[in-house]
Amino acid sequence: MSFALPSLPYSTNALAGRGMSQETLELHHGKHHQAYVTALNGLVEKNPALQGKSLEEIIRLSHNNAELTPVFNNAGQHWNHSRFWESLSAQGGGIPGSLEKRLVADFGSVDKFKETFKNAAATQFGSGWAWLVLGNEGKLKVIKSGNASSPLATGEGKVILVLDVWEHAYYVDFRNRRADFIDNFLAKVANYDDAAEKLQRA
Ligand code: MN3
Repeated sequence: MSFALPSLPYSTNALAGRGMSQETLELHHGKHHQAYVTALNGLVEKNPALQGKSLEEIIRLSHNNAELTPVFNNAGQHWNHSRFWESLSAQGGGIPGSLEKRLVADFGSVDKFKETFKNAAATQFGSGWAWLVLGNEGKLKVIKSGNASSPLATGEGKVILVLDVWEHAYYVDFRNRRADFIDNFLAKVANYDDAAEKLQRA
């Protein structure tokens, strides 16, 4: 059984009026994400020890394993992007009451959460990700990760919301202005309804 590119839960032009163009989604999902899936399948095909394992198992066993770095990178990017598509919405930006309550409890205010998330996303040097997670101690927190790493790989908590800050995520629409891309995500694109559901399930 091989891994497959998940369909986007919206059309590629659904976010065009909210700062994420059809060109970005076609490239990001159809080319970048697809390339990680294709590469991962090729690596698994050549490695019997990985066959029959779930994506999550492959990520955990290849993490910090020098011989399996290409496996980790492609498996991690497949998983991270799958979570990222879930974190976007054509009705994004509105925070449901249940999530707002938790953000206020754990960050002090919604603005403070956004400031913390923006700071993590902006200061991730080079390629990586910013995450809102439910930490193992039961509180919401923001973390960042480089390249293909994730809270799943490091065991830092359950993913609630994620933003891709690799340049390919924003260069078409925002050129080099990563800060504007982050602001736009938090205000107009972030799927806080999905985040609230993930938090409820976590
Ligand atoms: Mn990406």
